[in-house]
Amino acid sequence: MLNWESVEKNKMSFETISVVGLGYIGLPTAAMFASRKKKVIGVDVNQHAVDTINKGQIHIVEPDLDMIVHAAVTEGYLKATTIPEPADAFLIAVPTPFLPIVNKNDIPAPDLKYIESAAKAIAPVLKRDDLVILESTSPVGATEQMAEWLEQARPDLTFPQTEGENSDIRIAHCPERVLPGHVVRELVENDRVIGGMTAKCSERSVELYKTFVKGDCVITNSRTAEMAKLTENSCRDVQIAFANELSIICDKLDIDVWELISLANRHPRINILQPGPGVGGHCIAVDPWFIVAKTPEQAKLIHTARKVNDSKPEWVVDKVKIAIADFLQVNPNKTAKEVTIACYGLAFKPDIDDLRESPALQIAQNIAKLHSGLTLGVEPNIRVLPNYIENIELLDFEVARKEADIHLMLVDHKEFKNEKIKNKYLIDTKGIWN
Ligand code: SAJ
Repeated sequence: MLNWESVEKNKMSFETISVVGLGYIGLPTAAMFASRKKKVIGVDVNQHAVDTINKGQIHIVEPDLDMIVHAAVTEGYLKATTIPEPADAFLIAVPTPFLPIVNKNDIPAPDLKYIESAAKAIAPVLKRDDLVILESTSPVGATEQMAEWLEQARPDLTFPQTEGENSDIRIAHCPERVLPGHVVRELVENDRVIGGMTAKCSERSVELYKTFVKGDCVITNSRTAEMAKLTENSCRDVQIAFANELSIICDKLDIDVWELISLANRHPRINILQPGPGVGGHCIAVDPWFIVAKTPEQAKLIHTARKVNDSKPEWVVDKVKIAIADFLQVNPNKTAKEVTIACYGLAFKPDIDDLRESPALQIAQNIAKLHSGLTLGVEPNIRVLPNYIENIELLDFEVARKEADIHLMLVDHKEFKNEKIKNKYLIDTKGIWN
C-alpha cells in the first residue's frame, strides 16, 4: 500500500511534463496534463503531427480530443516539438511493433527500436530528480532495458538499476489501458498499474498521474506491470479465439453459433465473447506475441489463440469462394466476372474509422485480388478509401444491397444493425442479419 505521508514529504511538483510520441495514447495523455494547467511539451519525430498540434488541431481520430487539444494549445499549456526539451517528467508513448517475420512459422519478436531512440533523444536533457515513465505496451524487461540505454547515455547521472532508492533518476512502467473511441473518459476513470523500478519511482509516478487520474493507482514492480498489460490483452485474445473456434465448429455442425452463445451465456458463470472475421487493431492482435516470443515453450494456449484468430480471415475468404462457386452453378448463364460481392464494414471494429490491422479490410482485399468481378465496400465511417486499397469500390449501403449478388457482413457498425439483408448468398460473420 502507498504511504501517502511519505508521498507528501517527498513531494516536488511537476512543473513541466514531456510526452514523447504524440499518437493515439501520447497526445490524449499530453492534453490531459495540459487541461490540468501543467506545462506540457509534446515530442514527436513526425513534423506534420507537430505542426498540426501547434495549430491547435489533431492528426488522429478520437472523440472530444480535438476540443481539449485546441484549448490546451491556445491557452499556452501544450506545445509540440521534434526535439526534446528539459522537463520534470518524461512519458514515453511510442509504438512497439514486431520485427519483420522471415519465416511463416516464426514467432514475431517485439521491436524496441522506438523506445531506444526515445530514450536516446531525452537522455541529453535529463537532470537530477527527473521521472521517466514507459507507457508503451512492452515485453517483460523492456523498462529495465530502457533504463540501461539511459544510463549508457548519461554516465554522470545515477539510475535505479544500480543506485536503487538513492538514484538521481526515477523510472517506472505504467501501461496505458484505454479503449480507442473512449480514450478521453477512460484516461481519467480507469485504474492505473504503476510499476516503479523502486518504491520511490512508484510514489513519484502516482503523484504525477494523480494530476488527472480519478481511478486507483495500484503499485507493483516494472516487470509485473509489463506482464499485467500483456495479460489483459492476451486474456481477451484467448476468449475471442474460443468464440471464433466455436463459430467454425458450429458451421460444421449446422448450429447457429449466436443462438448457442446466448444460451450458454445464460449460465451465471459463463460469459463467452462474440466471434467475428478475426481480431484486429494494434493491441490485442500484437501483445500476446510478446509473451509467446519470451516464453515459447510455456505460452502454448496464448500461441494457439493467436493462430486461431489470425486464421479466421482465411476461413471467411474460403466461405466466399464456396458462395461464388455455388452462385455460378445455380446461375450457369453468368461468369465469375459478372458476380458482384459486397463487403459490409472495413474498419477493425464497430463504430470507428480505423482501418489499421483490420481483418475485415484484409478479407475484402483478398476477395478483390482473387475475384474477377466487382468487389464493393460499404464503410459508413469513411468517405474516401486510402490510395493503397485497390480494386474495392466504396458505395452506399442501399446501392450495394441492390447491386451485389453475394453479401458479406464483416463489421457490426450501428448503421448496419438497423438494416436487414435476406439473401441466399449472405455470409454473416457477426450474426446480425442471419
Ligand atoms: N473482437 C471480437 N469479439 C469480441 C470483442 C472484440 O472479435 O467479442 C475483436 C474486435 O472486432 C477487434 C479486436 O477484437 O477486431 C479488438 O477489439 P477490442 O475492442 O477488444 O480491443 P481494442 O484493440 O480496441 O483495445 C484493447 C483493449 N483491451 C482490453 O479490452 C483488454 C483496451 O483496453 C486496451 O487499452 C487496448 O487494447 C490497448 O491499447 O492495448
